Amino acid sequence: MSFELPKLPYDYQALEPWYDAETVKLHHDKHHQTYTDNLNKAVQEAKLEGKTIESLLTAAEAIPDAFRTRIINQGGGYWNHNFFWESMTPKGGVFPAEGKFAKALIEKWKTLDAFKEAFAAKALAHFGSGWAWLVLDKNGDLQIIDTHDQASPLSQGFKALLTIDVWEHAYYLKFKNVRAEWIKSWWNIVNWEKVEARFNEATGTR
Ligand code: MN3
Repeated sequence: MSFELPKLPYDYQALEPWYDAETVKLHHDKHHQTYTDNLNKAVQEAKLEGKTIESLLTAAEAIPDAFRTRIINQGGGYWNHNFFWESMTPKGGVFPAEGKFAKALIEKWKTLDAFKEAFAAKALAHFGSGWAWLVLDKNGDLQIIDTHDQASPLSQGFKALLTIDVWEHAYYLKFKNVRAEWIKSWWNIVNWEKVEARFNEATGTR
């Protein structure tokens, strides 16, 4: 048993003009594939085949010392990107008008624009490579966090709801060094339906 690179839930060019086909292809077929291959190699050497990616990331203490950092880094890269692709859709950007998720978000940030501003500020201020996330913490409260390199919120006890990749490889071809433009563009392809479904699953909402 080994981990497989998941197929994209849309075509390479489907997120245009907000996310360019060249970057999506390179990001998925090369970067994400490399994390997948390196994770499989490390898991095989550590004789941990058969474990789910979630169990590896949430119970790192069970990984032998000699392999822990490698598996956490490559496994985070594998899982974070799976989650990232599913956080976007060509028909994105439509925030739910009602429901428990929308209510919880507005309760915390007052307006969608205020949330977006806070999320974008976290993504923009992140120093170096990493990710910005909307998560549920252990108390079930919504939080905006960032993680460094390929660290995953799973390992920190959070339930992830939404993420943006702010490594330069995620946006450099089209947006050059201007991360703010990538974030601004990305809002148009956010899969809010998926975010809401993740919230409902994490909170047991039907
Ligand atoms: Mn990436």
